[in-house]
Amino acid sequence: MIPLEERFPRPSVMGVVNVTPDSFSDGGVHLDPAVADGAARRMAAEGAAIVDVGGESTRPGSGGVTLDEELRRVVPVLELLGGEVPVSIDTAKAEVARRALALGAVMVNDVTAFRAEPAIAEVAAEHGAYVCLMHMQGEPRTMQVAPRYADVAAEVATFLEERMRVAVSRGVAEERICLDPGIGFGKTVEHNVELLRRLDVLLALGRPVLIGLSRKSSLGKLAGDPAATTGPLGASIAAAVAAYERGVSILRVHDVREHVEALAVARALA
Ligand code: HH2
Repeated sequence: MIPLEERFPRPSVMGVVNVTPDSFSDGGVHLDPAVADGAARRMAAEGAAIVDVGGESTRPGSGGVTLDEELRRVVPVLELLGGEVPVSIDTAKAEVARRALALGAVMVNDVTAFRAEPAIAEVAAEHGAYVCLMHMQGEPRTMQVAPRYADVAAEVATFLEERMRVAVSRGVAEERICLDPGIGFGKTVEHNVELLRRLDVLLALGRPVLIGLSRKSSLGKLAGDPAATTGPLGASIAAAVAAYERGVSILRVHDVREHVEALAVARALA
């Protein structure tokens, strides 16, 4: 069994392929399975170590999709990919994870950290899948209404430590797990910045950290537009490089080539 840190050495890039009509930055772009398949293959060719395929948007305000709809979106894409590109399945549903892993996916990325459907842990364990456990305060529908923390870094770390214990108790090998602070999931701009400043608190848990900063509205706001709903490419790259320099292992990004190039330079200069 190859530990996650060996399979995805720092820095690794995870490309994002949202097979949804409503994702916050690429909704509708990859709804056609052939287009999604092409995008995933292009991302792998551009240097993505893994491609995260998702059939449910978790943007603020999102109400979720049914199991049937989520399967209808992602299964044809995974069939077309045929296990030829390393795939992470972005889902909180055990059945979606099960189908994806049977079709060759190697990672389960659950933004609820196995809280929505705890049985997803056994599915991941049975397949020996890599696992990403992410922090979220609240649920997508309401999470940005009034996020509140006494100490955001400490609370996120405590949550992830507990979820990692649960995953391990359900059979997931610890060396297969990475942890994600969940940028923008029940967090203000200030909370997101604080999490990046204090990444050491998360790294102290001893597992590789994955982070999704790409195109997020906090970056647009930090770059000077208070009404931003997405973040520009330059801001995404700056944030990814800063996160890498603070110890992040895997960067979840929409614009793979640009991030791979930037991170190669950051690594050479480190
Ligand atoms: N962010 C999004 C979705 N999944 N998974 C992890 N582990 N970390 C993240 O930060 C993360 C995630 C949101 O981005 P995106 O997939 O582009 O949008 P949407 O949820 O609207 O499909």
